[in-house]
Amino acid sequence: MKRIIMTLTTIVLLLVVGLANAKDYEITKKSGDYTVQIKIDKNPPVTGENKMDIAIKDTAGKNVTDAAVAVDYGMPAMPGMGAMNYKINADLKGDRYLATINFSMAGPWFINIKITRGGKSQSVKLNVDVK
Ligand SMILES: [Cu+2]
Repeated sequence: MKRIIMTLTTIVLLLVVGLANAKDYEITKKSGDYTVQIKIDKNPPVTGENKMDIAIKDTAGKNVTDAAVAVDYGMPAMPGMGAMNYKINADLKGDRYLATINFSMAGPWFINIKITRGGKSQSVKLNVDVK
């Protein structure tokens, strides 16, 4: 009986850990008047394509849908590799901005999300460890 309980506990624990790992990468950051929620469909992000989903809210909690959103991402120079920099635009779909990021190698990458609205720009920076 005790062994069955132990086995069941182990299975439940493994399931919980598995579900936690399956969750999207998600982070919320403040930038000026905006609250920016960033999701990546892989956690941790992986080499190759990763879908990024950005939601921007104003101080009233309303979704901002009239901004131009660009995503700069790259990796500083390392031995045997020059600095890498990429820039893509995130396109509005519904009330979220979507972009596909292509990480060309594993390791530490920076991501800089630039939000331009009404002639003013603000940035949100984050760092990810790509597997
Ligand atoms: Cu590198």
